[in-house]
Parts: sequence; C-alpha cells; structure tokens
Amino acid sequence: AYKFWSTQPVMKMGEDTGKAPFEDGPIKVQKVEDVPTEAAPLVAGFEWCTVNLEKPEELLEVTDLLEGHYVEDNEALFRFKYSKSILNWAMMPPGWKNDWHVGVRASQSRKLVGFISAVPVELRVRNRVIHASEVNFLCIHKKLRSKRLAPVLIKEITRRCNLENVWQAIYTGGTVLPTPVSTCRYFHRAINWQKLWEVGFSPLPPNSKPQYQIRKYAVPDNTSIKGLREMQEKDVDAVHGLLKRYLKRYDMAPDWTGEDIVHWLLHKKKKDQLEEQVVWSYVVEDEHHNITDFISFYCLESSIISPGSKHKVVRAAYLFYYATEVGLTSPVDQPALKKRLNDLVADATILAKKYKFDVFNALSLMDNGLFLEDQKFGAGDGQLHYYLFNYRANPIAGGVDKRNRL
Ligand code: YNC
Ligand code: MG
Repeated sequence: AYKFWSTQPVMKMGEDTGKAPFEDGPIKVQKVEDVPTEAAPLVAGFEWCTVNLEKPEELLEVTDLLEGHYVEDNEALFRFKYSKSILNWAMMPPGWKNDWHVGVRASQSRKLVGFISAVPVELRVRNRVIHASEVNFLCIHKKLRSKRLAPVLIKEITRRCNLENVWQAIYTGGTVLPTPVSTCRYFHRAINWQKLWEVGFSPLPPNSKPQYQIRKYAVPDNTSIKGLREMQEKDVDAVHGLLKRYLKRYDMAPDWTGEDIVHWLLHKKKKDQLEEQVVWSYVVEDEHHNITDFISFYCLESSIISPGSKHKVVRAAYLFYYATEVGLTSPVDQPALKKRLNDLVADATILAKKYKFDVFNALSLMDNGLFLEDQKFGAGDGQLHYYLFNYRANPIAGGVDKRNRL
C-alpha cells in the first residue's frame, strides 16, 4: 500500500501515535543546487505547461477542467464548482508564482487534462514559522485516472517549490494518506432547507415534516450585534492585530501580513465591478471605535450532478477566519467567549441568507465546537485531513476530538 507515498518525506502511518512527544522539524534537508532544473518527462502524448491565470482563456481552461473532474462527495451527487473569481482569489495571493500553476496538456489536442497548484504561505506550527507552500487543486481528467499520473504531478510541484527554496508544504483532502497531522469534520447549517432537501443534500428526519424543518432553520431578517458592519480598508490593521492575537490559541495557523489580510478578507469592489464577490467580512466597531470582533465567509458553489435536477447548483458559504476580544481574558472566560461566538455566527448566518446562500458550512476546527450545535449545524459525512510534507509534527488535536469534548 502507498507505493508512492512510502517514498516521500512524510510520516509513516502510526509513527506519531502512542509515542512520547518528539521534536517537530523537517524530515529531510536538501539544497537548491541539487534540484533538477528540468521536469521529469511525462508519458508519450502529454506535456507540461505553466498555466497563466491572468489570461482569461487559460483561467477558463482550469475552471472547465475542475468543473467536470474535481472533487465530488461520497455519493457523487455534487461536485465543487470553482468560479473564475474564486480561483483568482485562491491561487493568486500575495507572493504567488506563475510557475506554481502547473498543467498537463494532451500534445495533439492541446487540451488541459491535469492540474496542480501551490501558493506560498508562512505557516506556524506550534512555535515555529515554516516558509512553506499550500498545494491545492490537484485534478486529473476522469479518462486518465488510475494511471499513476498523480504522483508525477506531485513530484513536479515539489520540484518547482524546491527550486524556490521551499521544502515544506501543507495540503488537505478527503482521502486517507500517510499521515494526517489533524483531522476535521464538515458541519452544515441549512439556510434554504427546502432546496437542500429537493437536491438530496438534507434528509427529512423520520417523524418530521418539511414544514417543521423549514421552521427549524428559519433565520431572522436583521443581525443583532450592535456595531456590526462590513469590513473596510481602514479596518485592515485592527483586524490584523485581532486575528494575530486570536490565532495564538491554536497549534497551527497561517502567519499573515497586512497584505494577506487585504487579499484574503477584503472584497475589492472597485477593482472590477463585474467580478463576483468571493469573500464576505464583517467587523464589530464599539462605541469607542475599537474593532472588537470580525467574522468572514467565502462562497463556493457545488454543481448538482444529476442531469434531471430542477436546481443546477448549491450555493454554499464556508465559514472562514474570525476573531474576538470578548472573553479572551487570561484565563479565557469560556462562557463569555461561547456566547460571543454564537452571536457572531448567528449574525453571519443571517448575512449568508441575505446573500442567497443555501447552506452555511464549517469545519470542526478553531473554536467552532463552541457554537456548531447551538447554531443548528449538523455533522456531515465528509472528513478533511490536514497533511504536512517534509515536516514531522506531533498530532494536532483536531476539531473532531474537540467536538467529542462538548
Ligand atoms: C490526493 N488527493 O494515494 P499511493 S486534494 C495526494 N492527494 O499513491 P493515480 C493522492 N495523493 O497510495 P488518480 C490523492 N489522491 O500509491 C490520490 N493520491 O502512494 C495518491 N480526483 O495516483 C494515491 N483532487 O494517478 C496513490 O490516481 C496515487 O488517477 C495514485 O489521481 C488522483 O488538491 C487524483 O480529489 C486525486 O482528480 C488526481 O483522482 C484524481 O485517481 C482526481 O493513479 C478528483 O496518488 C479531484 C480530487 C484532490 C484534491 C488536493 C491536494 C493535493 C495534495 C497533493 C500532495 C502535495 C504534496 C506536497 C508537494 C509540495 C512539496 C513541497 C515543498
Ligand atoms: Mg492517473
């Protein structure tokens, strides 16, 4: 098993369990001058390319490949549908490199049949910050599956990261590989229950009726936190400080600059009026004009695969970063924190409804265990495993454990 992964610098399955804590650190250390300057050849009939996402026609090729061939749920009812704007957002953050947008084309037809990407990230694991990359959007055309092409793509993105003196990476996925550093569960909060039921996403519980479910998931029209408003450019420093302090609570988190905050949290309305909004961020400004909280979510649609369906997509809001000062005393005032997070997420749900989302998704990470149940999120069947490449790390207590402690 794991013919490919057993050759890679990742922890072996079980290497981390039942052991006394060990020291976190790189698995193997290499030098840029030892990295091959050319890509390994692909099987006959295929060739490497670097995809230029700034060219609309190339961006479209990636959205098309992903729309037809990217991640599906276990029952193959839905497939992630990444829009052009979300791909721009996800693959072109500060410091992005064109070289890290790697494609495979069929030599004859020029058709894009494979893709993998990486973006730079300063990743803190416990008390060390790793200059790493985040690998995402690995996708192979359905007709080319199970031909051992994925390892070739993974080795090529590794080579291109190594050439830039990047030796560690973080990546996530639903499949079990050696070896998750943490594992989370997906939770879903219905907003448009009727539609979610019609498309087979939400079940009708035994002894319930559609009208009961609709009532259960109803949300008010207006938000309740005093001073809650859309985040603006002028809030960047305050949100940056707030998030830095809040993320100290966790063993693994990105170490963002102010520029990252702008990119990941601010919807730039003026840049392109036509561009669809990807991220929604809100702050709470108190009576002294201090920013005491922020919360954000992003939009990701899923196509409904069944051709006969009356609905074409499910529009999902994914809870993104948040932070608060409330209850963040030392020691933490758990009831105050819990109350505040519930209020923030309740308001975020109201806003997600206002912007026509069908469902609000969240993972069992950060402090989400403090509000998931009260805010009517239900556990989904999906898990998300977090992996580190070329880094040995003690397991990070996942949200799954946290959830069990509720
Ligand atoms: C996966 N998701 O185990 P072994 S997530 C990593 N991540 O290897 P083949 C994966 N490895 O077991 P197929 C993987 N899925 O023999 C499979 N593998 O050691 C491993 N699906 O290759 C698998 N996107 O080509 C096995 O398989 C080997 O044709 C088999 O292709 C796989 O983006 C795939 O789910 C996933 O498009 C491309 O099924 C294909 O099935 C597909 O015969 C739908 O491959 C879309 C999908 C994955 C989303 C994601 C993160 C990817 C991370 C990759 C690892 C990065 C490592 C760090 C590199 C940078 C280092 C630095 C510095
Ligand atoms: Mg293959």
